[in-house]
Amino acid sequence: MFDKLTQKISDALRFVAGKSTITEKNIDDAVEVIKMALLEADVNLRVVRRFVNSTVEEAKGERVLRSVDPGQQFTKIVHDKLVSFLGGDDAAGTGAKGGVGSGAVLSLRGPDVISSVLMLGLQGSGKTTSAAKLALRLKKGGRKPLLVACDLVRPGAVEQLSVLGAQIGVPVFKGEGADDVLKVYGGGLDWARKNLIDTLIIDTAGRLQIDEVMMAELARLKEAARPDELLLVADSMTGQAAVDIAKVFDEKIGLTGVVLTKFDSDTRGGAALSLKTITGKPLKFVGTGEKPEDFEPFHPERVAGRILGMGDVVSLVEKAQELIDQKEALELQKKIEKENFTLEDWLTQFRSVKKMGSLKSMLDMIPGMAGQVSEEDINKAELKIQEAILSSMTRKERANHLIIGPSRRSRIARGSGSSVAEVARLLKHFEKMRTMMKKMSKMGKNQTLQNPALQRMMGR
Ligand SMILES: Nc1nc2c(ncn2[C@@H]2O[C@H](COP(=O)(O)OP(=O)(O)OP(=O)(O)O)[C@@H](O)[C@H]2O)c(=O)[nH]1
Ligand SMILES: [Mg+2]
Repeated sequence: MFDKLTQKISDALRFVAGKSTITEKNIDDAVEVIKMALLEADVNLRVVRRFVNSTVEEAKGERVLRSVDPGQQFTKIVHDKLVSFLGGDDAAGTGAKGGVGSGAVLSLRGPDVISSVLMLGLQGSGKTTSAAKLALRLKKGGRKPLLVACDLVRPGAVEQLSVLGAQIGVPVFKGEGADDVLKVYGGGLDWARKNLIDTLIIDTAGRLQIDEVMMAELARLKEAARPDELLLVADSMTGQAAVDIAKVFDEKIGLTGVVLTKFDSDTRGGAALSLKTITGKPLKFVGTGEKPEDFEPFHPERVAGRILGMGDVVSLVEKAQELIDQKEALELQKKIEKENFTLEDWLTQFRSVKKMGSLKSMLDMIPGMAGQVSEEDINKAELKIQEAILSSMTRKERANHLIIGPSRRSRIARGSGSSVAEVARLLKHFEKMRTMMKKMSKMGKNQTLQNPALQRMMGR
C-alpha cells in the first residue's frame, strides 16, 4: 500500500545515511524528497507542511548535526514524526483494554455489561463488511458479538448481513418487518440479554452524500445505544475525501475512531497519514480485502517502520506465530543463526508460507524488502516448480545440499519435471537466501530489544 512512498523515502534517507557529517543542505535535500513523496502519496498539504517544518527544525538542531551518526539520528526523527502523524505511540493500542487479543484496539466494557459499536459511513464504504470483520475478530478474541441489522434503507442490506453472519458463525438480529432503526436496536438488545451476548455491532444505512436524514437517524441511534465505539468506515481509495468525511461525521455525530477500507486496492495511503492530524481521531483498523479475515488493527509504529522500509518484523512474527508452532519457530531461528538452515527446512517453510496467504504481503514485512517486490515479480508457476524440485530430493539431500552433484541433479530434474538448469538455479538461490536470512535474523535481533512479541518468540 505504501510501496511508492517507501521507495521514495528510502531514496531520501540515502542522502544522509552513513555520512559521518551531514550539512544543513543534506537535510534540506532529503526533506525535499520526502515532501514530494508525501504529496504524491496524497497526504494532505497542511499535514505535509507541518511534517516538513517540524522535521527540519529538529534535524537541524545541534544534537543531530554534531552526533556520531547523524544519518541514523535523522532517520529516527523521520520515523518518530511518522509515528506521531500516524496517530501517536500506538493508537491501536496493545494494552489490555477489551480483553485478550480481541478488541484491544477498542474500548469495550467487560463481558458483564453489553457494549456496543456503531458503524457509520457513506454508501459502499464497507460498513456491512467491516461490521462482520469486526464481529469475527471479537469472536476470535473470546467475546460474544451480535450483528444488528439497522440498515433499513438499501434493499438486500439485511440479507447481506445475514449471509455474512452465517459465514463467520455470528448471530444476526433482524427486525423482521420493523420500520424504524430504534425498534430494531431495541429488539437486538433484548435478544442479546437473553442470549448472553456481550457486544452489539450495529450496521447502519449509508447515503451517497452526507445528508440530514442519515445524520438524524444516526443521532437517534447514538442517543439510544450510547455506543462505546462510533466507528466511521471510510474508503481509502477516496483519499483526501475520506479525511473530510471523517471531519464532518465527527463534528455532527462524534467519532471514536476510523476504519479505512480497501487498503488492498491501489490506494496511495495518504488518508491514513492525514487522518489523525486533521481530525484528531485515530485510525483503528484497516480493511485489506473482501474476506472476513482481511482486517487488521492499525499500529502507527509498525506502519512507520514499513514506510521507512525497515520492515514490519512484529507483524510478520505475529502472523507466522499464528501458523507455525512456537517450538518449530524457535528451532528455525536457531538454525538461521547458526547457518544450519537446510533445504528440508526450506520445504517446510514453503508449505507454511503457502498457508499464510499472499506472499507479497509477507515480503513487505521483511526488513529491507518492503516495496521491493511487486505482485508480478512473484511468479506463482516458478514457486510450484521450486516446490516440486524440493519434493523430488531425498531427505538426505535436503539435509545437506552439498552432496547434490551432477547425477543427483539430473535425477531431481527428471523427478520434478524440470531441467538441470532449474535445479542448479534453485540451489544457487538457496545459498543466497541463507545469507540473506542470516542478515535478517541479525536485524531481527536488534529489534528484539524493543519488541516483546519478538522477545517471546525468540525465547529471550
Ligand atoms: N477489496 C476490498 N473490498 C472491500 C473492503 N471492504 C469492503 N469491500 C467491498 O466493498 C463493497 C461494499 O461493501 P459494503 O460492506 O457492502 O459497504 P456498505 O458501506 O455497507 O455499503 P451500503 O450498505 O450500501 O452503504 C463490497 O463489495 C465489499 O466486498 C476491503 O477492505 N477491501
Ligand atoms: Mg451496508
